[in-house]
Amino acid sequence: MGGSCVQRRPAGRLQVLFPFLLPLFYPTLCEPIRYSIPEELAKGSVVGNLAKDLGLSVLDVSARKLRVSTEKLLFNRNNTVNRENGNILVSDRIDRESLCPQSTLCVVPLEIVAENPLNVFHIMVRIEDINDNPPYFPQNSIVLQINELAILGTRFGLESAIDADVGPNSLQSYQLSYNEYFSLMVKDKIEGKNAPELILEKPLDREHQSSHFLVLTAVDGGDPVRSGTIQIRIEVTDANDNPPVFSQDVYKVSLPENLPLGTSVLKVTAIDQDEGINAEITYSFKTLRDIGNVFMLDHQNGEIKSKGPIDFEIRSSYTMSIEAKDGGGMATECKIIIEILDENDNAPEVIFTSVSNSITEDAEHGMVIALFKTHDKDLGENGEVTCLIKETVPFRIESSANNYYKLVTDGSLDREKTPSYNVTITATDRGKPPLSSSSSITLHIADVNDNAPVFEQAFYLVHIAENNPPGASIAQVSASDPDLGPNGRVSYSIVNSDLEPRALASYVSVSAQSGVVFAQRAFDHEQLRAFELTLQARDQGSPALSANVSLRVLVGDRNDNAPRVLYPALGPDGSALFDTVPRAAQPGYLVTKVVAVDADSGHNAWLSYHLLQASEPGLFSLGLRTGEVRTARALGDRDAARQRLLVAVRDGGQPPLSATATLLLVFADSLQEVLPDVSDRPAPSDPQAELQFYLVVTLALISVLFLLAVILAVALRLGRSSRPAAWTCFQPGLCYKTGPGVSPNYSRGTLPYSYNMHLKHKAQIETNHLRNCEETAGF
Ligand SMILES: *[C@@H]1O[C@H](CO)[C@@H](O)[C@H](O)[C@H]1NC(C)=O
Ligand SMILES: *[C@@H]1O[C@H](CO)[C@@H](O)[C@H](O)[C@H]1NC(C)=O
Ligand SMILES: CC(=O)N[C@H]1CO[C@H](CO)[C@@H](O)[C@@H]1O
Repeated sequence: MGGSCVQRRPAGRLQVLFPFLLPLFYPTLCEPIRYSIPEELAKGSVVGNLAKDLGLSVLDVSARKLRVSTEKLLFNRNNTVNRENGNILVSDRIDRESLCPQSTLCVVPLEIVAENPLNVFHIMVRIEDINDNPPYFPQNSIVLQINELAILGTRFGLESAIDADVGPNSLQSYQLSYNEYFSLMVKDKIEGKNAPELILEKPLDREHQSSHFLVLTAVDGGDPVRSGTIQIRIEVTDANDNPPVFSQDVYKVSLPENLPLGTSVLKVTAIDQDEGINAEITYSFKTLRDIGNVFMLDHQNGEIKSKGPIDFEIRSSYTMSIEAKDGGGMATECKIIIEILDENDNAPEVIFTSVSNSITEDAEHGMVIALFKTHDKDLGENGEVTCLIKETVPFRIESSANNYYKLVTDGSLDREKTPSYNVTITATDRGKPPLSSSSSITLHIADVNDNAPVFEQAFYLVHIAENNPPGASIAQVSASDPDLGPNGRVSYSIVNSDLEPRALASYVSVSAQSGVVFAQRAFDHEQLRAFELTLQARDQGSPALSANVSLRVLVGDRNDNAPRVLYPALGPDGSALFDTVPRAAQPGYLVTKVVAVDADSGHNAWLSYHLLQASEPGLFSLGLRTGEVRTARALGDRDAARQRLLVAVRDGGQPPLSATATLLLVFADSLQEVLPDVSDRPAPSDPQAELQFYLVVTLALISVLFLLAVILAVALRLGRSSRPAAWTCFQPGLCYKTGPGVSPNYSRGTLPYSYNMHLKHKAQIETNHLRNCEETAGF
């Protein structure tokens, strides 16, 4: 190897020249022979013709046994040099990248050994790069996380691609797939590499697009161009850049009042486009005043529920704000309007504003008694009220304006029938179902003196016995008056009577308070048989009302009068007169008649005659009722001419009263015959004769007087014919018994005693006496 003088010269321009110059200058130049081949030549490819380059002939080649001394795989000793033509052949795969991984110039030195003479030739085989390696990225894909709030222009470095080739075949440029957010920038070489970078060109919005896919392509400069790609996924990380958003700005809902507690009213929803905690929303009332005790809010899900009583009458709508806040603190408000719908939950009320305090029973129709109003808190039909009175009372309701009503009379009032009324006014609204309520007032009817006193009996009749004690109460009248107070307080008085007005007070009086009628004196049946009073009951109203009633008092008889014998009368000297009886009188001959009267009436005046003593018992008989003395048998010879009878007259009273009479009877055929007898008597005849004379004169006088009296009576009677019958009893003289008095039947009476005597005048008695004497004695 000592003879070799290979000098290094720059390759390139000489490269092409070498094969032609080499044989010429070979011995002197001593320059290595340079060949240049691309890598990856197929085995057996000719690198160069050594024989030609060395100036050797074909014969020399085989003679000099050219061979490669270095044991390189690429050019191994056996195959590298073709012994016949001196071609250097590729004996193995040539990979530039593995031969000279780092350098761009790749030269493989070969030493060719030639024998005969032994010589060494230096050959430099330059391996040219071919674009057999694409650029590639160490990873197929990468993920980049970029916050959405990253500012524009921010750079994000990427890993460089690698290309094993060199020169133009090496990595030349990057290309980024199209997108509007990022652009690509390649930084100048750092450590021999181009560093690609992403530059943010447009603001990111995770909510709009949460990730981006980019493809970065690395391209080399070979021909054909080769490239490698990497997929870049950009994940946009969230920033709390979105406030929560309600589904509605204003929520409006209508609720019926009186919702049960806990009823769901409304649910608000807000959405936050952020994610994670930035999207975690809590709800809260913005204003709690007036709302906190009516509604409650679920902070998590936004549901509003009723919490307290919801009363339309208290509040008809609620307006509130609700805030939704995300975890990052961004908040939004919405407005909520809750309208409360009225339900018929309030009964109407009846309120009396004024009530008349005096309602008189004579109130006229339509008089206003009370004013009242109705009130219903509900609205609309629920608050429309009608009023009515359920009872049947003489009142009705008149509507006045504005829920005001008048209660007026509608019928006649009568305190005596109904002193007070409970008027219940029922107010009903028109809700569905309707509600109602009632209110009552008690109306007291004031009294008016509209009732006159009324006597318990239409007519009072009392019987009292005569001879009553003065001051005795004889009757009581009573009148009632249903009016009240003074209007019903009754006092009694006597307003009229058939007694003589001046004497009235001495007869009777009435107690004003009690109505008891008192006798003021003892009554005498024989004088006053009956009388009638008009009593008045008068109340103390103004004006006063009164009523009259008549009270008839019948004075009953008592046996207080003994019979009086009228005949035979005693003579003026007290001697008895006599009656004559014809001697030849047959049995049954009416001798005389005992005449007696009794001032009493009825049984008390019913007389009976009894023979007490007789000189000759059995000679005369006495009629028990008639008083007639008759002969019972004919006069016998032995009978005395003068007979004396003692007769008792008894009335029918209990106990009976009686009187006696002595009858002197003389049997004679003429008066002359009698007279001697009479003269026997101690009484002188003269007085007797005088008496006879006086009797005749008196009789004539009395008869005239009597006639005059009768004429007068008839005249008076005719004049007063309209007067009540009872009045007749009070006139002097005879009168017919009237009224309901007892009237015994005197069919067999001694005297046809249908007459009553009023023994007021002595003369009258005398007259009767004489008249009866006439009748009985036959004068
Ligand atoms: C009115 O009502 C009162 C009390 O409720 C009762 O005592 C009275 O008897 C009633 N009056 C009438 C007339 O119904
Ligand atoms: C009652 O009687 C008196 C006297 O006779 C009379 O003035 C008055 O009018 C009568 N009253 C009645 C209510 O009849
Ligand atoms: C590598 C190779 O094949 N070498 C052979 C070359 O030729 C000699 C003799 O002909 C062989 O002995 C080697 O093995």
